[in-house]
Amino acid sequence: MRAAVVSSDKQKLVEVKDVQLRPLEYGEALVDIEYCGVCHTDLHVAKGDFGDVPGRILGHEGVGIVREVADGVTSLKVGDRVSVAWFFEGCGHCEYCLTGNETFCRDVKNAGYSVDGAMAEQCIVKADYAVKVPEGLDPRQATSITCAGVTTYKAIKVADVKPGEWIAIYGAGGLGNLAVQYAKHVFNAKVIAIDINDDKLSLAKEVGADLTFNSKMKGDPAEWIQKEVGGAHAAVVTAVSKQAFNQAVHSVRPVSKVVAVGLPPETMDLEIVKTVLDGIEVVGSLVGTRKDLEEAFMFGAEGKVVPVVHTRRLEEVGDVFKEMEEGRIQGRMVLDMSLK
Ligand code: 8ID
Ligand code: ZN
Repeated sequence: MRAAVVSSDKQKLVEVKDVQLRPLEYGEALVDIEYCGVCHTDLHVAKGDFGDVPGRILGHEGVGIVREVADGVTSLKVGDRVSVAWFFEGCGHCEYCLTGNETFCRDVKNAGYSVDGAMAEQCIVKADYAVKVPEGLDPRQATSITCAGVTTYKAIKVADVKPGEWIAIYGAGGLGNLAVQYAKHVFNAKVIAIDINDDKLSLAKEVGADLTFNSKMKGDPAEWIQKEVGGAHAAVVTAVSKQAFNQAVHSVRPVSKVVAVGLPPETMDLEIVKTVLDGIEVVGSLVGTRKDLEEAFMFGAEGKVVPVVHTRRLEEVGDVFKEMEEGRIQGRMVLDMSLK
């Protein structure tokens, strides 16, 4: 089958190759992948930002149809439409798995990083961990919810923003435009989107942002947010830049949360006096649990959140990475396995 794998050549990043999958084991299912979104995390993985994984099949925004189930599978049947997410499998019995924090399991498996992912014609999943895609949700749009959607939905839960309060969303890319939609249409918050690119901000406005700010053109967003609304009640940072993390801390009002989601391989400067005197909490948030994904899908199926997607061929994954790096993508690029 065709699959996009991490290249051992650092210049190339990714290559599409013919790969053979192993036979199914107990509790697993084989999925014919229909579509897989391209997340910025795939680019980090291909670059080796989290360690080198040459030969790994990328992809954790996968959606497809179950073709075959092995012994021991009771949660899925042939023909079901399922997702392949970054949270691929937990151990199921550690303190994190048992307390609703399964994405932090120390023995976690991540699709497209520590196990083969969904940028391929087929993918093997652990049946109990593959969340079903609900009827009525377009499978192309479902790919975006599988990572970008559930991650931002969960991050806003963690941010603890209340209806009518202001939330600042840093970065209006693949994750950010969905963060705007969940914040506005599910959590009923008022939304400020901050980016360095006007096209991304126009999309943010279209999908529900109340205010937008271009921090490349207009300077410090924190100062502006403090003046405009008296500081945000929470911030979610999806930007791939430490500058945005630093600005986020200064854009919130006292006793609020800054939720770190973006993964630039850098260190942020956390000003101690500001953090202490204003009682700011800076907290990381990592994708979402299976239950979070089920909820995030439901809001997609209800039409409250509508991912903006464009389909491409699997062979174009390298071009998509370039476009992503250059900030030229609106919403998400989704690889369509049926396009040859
Ligand atoms: O579970 C998680 N925490 C999780 C899940 C999924 C993705 C984390 N991520 C991480 C990715 O690995 C990546 O580091 O979130 C980050 C954003 O992923 P994405 O939304 O898929 O990337 P994108 O589509 O390229 O969007 C990035 C946006 O950031 C803006 C860009 O213009 C773009 O719109 N941006 C940048 I780069 N610098 C900025 C800055 N200084 C900025 N926006 C505001 N200020
Ligand atoms: Zn992702």
